[in-house]
Amino acid sequence: MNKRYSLNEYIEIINNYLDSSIGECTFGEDIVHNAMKYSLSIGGKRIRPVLVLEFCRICGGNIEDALPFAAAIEMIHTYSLIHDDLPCMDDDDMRRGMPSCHKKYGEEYALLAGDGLLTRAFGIVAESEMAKKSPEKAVEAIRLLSSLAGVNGMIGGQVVDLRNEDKPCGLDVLQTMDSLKTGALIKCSALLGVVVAGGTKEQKDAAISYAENLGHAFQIVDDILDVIGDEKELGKPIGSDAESNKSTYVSILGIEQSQKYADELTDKAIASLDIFADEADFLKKLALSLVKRKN
Ligand code: GRG
Repeated sequence: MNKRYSLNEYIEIINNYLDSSIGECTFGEDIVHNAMKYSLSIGGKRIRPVLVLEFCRICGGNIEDALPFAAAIEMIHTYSLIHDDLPCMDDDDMRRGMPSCHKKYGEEYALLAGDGLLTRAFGIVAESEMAKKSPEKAVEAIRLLSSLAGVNGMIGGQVVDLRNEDKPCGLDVLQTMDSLKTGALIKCSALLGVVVAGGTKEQKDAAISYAENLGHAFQIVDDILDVIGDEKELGKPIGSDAESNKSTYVSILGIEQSQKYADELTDKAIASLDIFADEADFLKKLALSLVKRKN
């Protein structure tokens, strides 16, 4: 099996790759390039690109081949955060412990930086070595990115969120919203790794089950942290869900039941990976660390 990597090694590889992925401005006005680089470089846990690389590795692929796809998903994630922070959305001043993109560069350039990251994500995939040697894999990756980040994926989740602002909703609506808003990109990440590696149907099904359960647990923990998290560790203010009267797992189930639910989903995610035997150790530990995370 392929060489194993630690979380810190993966993060370093991803950060180095992202640093060189935006390219330079060719027409003399580099404010949007700078805003894109700023938002990509101010931190973030890099969960999604790590999932791409590790699923590729455990399905027998080469992580070098998966890097452009890992960068693409992190760019799409970062664009969603920039747009989500805008005054017309959540109007958040802080992101990843730093001023949000529009606070630093202004609303119009933050909007364009998000658009730039979304567009560049597809460019990176098109320019990848994989697009030359196995174009069908690159096309499948583009299909996944487009559908899972699109109006029936992550953007759809934001629509459900906006439509339910300032009014209570039930667990069913919350689950639909979260499976789209948070879960879709997490599922996309795992699937991109499987696609690049040319994984089997059994590996793909395991990746989907892991990612769906992990994504669900991840959002529940996000809701818990918005109530009991530490603002310094989170890099943003807490209490925003309650302030906007948003229904969350915590408002519906309470902290204790929410934590229990997240733990159960994490156990399910871990059990999905049994077919990979001890090659899945990293992903199992990652799931456990995410349910206990502080940011
Ligand atoms: C397209 C405008 C637009 C929005 C899409 C994804 C999204 C909807 C909004 C982002 C805000 C949000 C709270 C999304 C839920 C998913 C989530 C928990 C995001 C934070 O992800 P982390 O914790 O962030 O991986 P870092 O900063 O570590 O990368």
